[in-house]
Amino acid sequence: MKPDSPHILLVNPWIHDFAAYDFWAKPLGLLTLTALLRSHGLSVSYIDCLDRFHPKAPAADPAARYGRGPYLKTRIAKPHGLRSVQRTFSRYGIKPQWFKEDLQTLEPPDLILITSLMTYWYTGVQETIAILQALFPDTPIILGGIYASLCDKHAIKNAGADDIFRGPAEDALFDLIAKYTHFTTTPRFNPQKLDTYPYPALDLQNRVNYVPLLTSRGCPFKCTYCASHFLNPYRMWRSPDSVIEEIKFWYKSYQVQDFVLYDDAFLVNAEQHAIPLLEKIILADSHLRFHTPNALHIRGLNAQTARLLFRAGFKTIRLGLETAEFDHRETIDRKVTEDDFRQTAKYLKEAGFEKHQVGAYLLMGLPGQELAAVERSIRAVQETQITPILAYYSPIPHTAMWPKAVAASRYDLEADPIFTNNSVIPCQSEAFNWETVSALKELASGSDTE
Ligand code: B12
Repeated sequence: MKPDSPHILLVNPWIHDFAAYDFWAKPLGLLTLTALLRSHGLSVSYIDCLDRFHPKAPAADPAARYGRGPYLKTRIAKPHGLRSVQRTFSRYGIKPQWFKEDLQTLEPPDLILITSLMTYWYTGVQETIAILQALFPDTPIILGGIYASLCDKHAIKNAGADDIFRGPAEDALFDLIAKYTHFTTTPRFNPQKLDTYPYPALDLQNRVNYVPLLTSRGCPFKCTYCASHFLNPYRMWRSPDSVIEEIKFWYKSYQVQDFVLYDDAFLVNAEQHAIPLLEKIILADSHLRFHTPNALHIRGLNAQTARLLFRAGFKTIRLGLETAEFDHRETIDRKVTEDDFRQTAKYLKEAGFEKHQVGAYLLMGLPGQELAAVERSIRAVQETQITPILAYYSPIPHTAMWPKAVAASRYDLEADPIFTNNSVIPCQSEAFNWETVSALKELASGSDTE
């Protein structure tokens, strides 16, 4: 008979792409589920196929700043349908041999939970699952995460998992465990109260090089290109005190210096959330570094919030500008006017931020968008004390823009999520070539960003 505490293996799969870099990417959802299972007495093992600090990996690049850095990569064949793309395609992450060896050292798991991120990375998920299945043919494998939620039908047919889970899993986690292992427990946390969650199981990594923080979930906006409202339909907040305690924990236990906000709407309702939290960070006088790669809302920035962010130790600020064609933005969102943007640049500069620390994301490759418009946006941002950063648009199912994207694309987006890869700028209407894309990228990155 099995012991009453089953063994659960949690896996972060490989990335397959034309390009990938660890810009502070951690599978925060999977690590939260791992921590919940562990805190309820289950035995857990965690394997990260993207581990940059695997014992067999070459030493990490010392030049990489603030915990970011390159993944190990191995060239692989391009997926069917993207063979004509004139770029190399790679598996990013540890060598398959290391993965197999690590799996072989484990006590056979009773259940495997695997996560997924970008929709177009699903071939990396398939490859990971195929290896897991070959080694543990009798163990059920459940796939969750962003690809599984956004492309559930595709995942059911193609991922190779025994079951697919959609959406946030905290509520259903222990029912799922009971279904597959007959382990039952009374949850000792409240899925609706983020403060009752244990900290993500980052300590199971080979190194805790930075810590992702989700101080709130959900987003009140419904920007036409974004799936946040579909993936996280409810707004939830952590209390500032609980966030501060977590920061202190990672600093004291693992000397972590870099903290990365994953919130979709950190500065929304700032009076109740961001402002008290930033004030507490300042009071703690920690000299830690904070980063916002997932972009802050420009309208949430004013003289006060800009000053608090600076004093709290924010080093890398990203803003969700998306386009500086202010007259046409109603097709995207209604967040920002030209005046808002110029004011924000001024507030950030007055607070002490330098141009290289602040980047404004500009979406490129939106359906119907002309390249000339992208160029105008880059130049408009360059006139301010902010650095433009090009973000290639990835069409996402369940967003308002999806039907337009499907109509505009030179690929059959509905047929295969592989075509939603932002690297191939699938919805660009004008003649596509890498030279034009590189030229725009060059123009945007004229001045370096942190
Ligand atoms: C934080 C974030 C990032 C981080 C990195 C995150 C990471 N892990 O790598 C940063 C800022 C670097 C980033 C970058 C990008 N991102 Co991003 N990002 C997000 C964001 C806001 C949150 C993800 C997250 O951590 N959520 C919090 C955790 C708790 O949730 P979770 O991981 O989903 O896990 C829960 C469930 O999914 C489930 N679950 C997860 N795994 C499993 C497994 C099992 C077995 C089960 C049962 C359940 C389960 O339970 C978990 C707990 O509830 C999402 C939007 C969103 N709100 O989801 C976009 C999102 C994923 N990003 C997106 C995009 C487009 C990008 C970019 C391409 C942007 C660009 N154009 O430049 C880049 C490129 C990324 C790259 N690495 O190359 C898109 C996805 C597009 C797509 N086609 O798939 C999203 C959906 C946003 C959007 N526009 O709609 N991103």
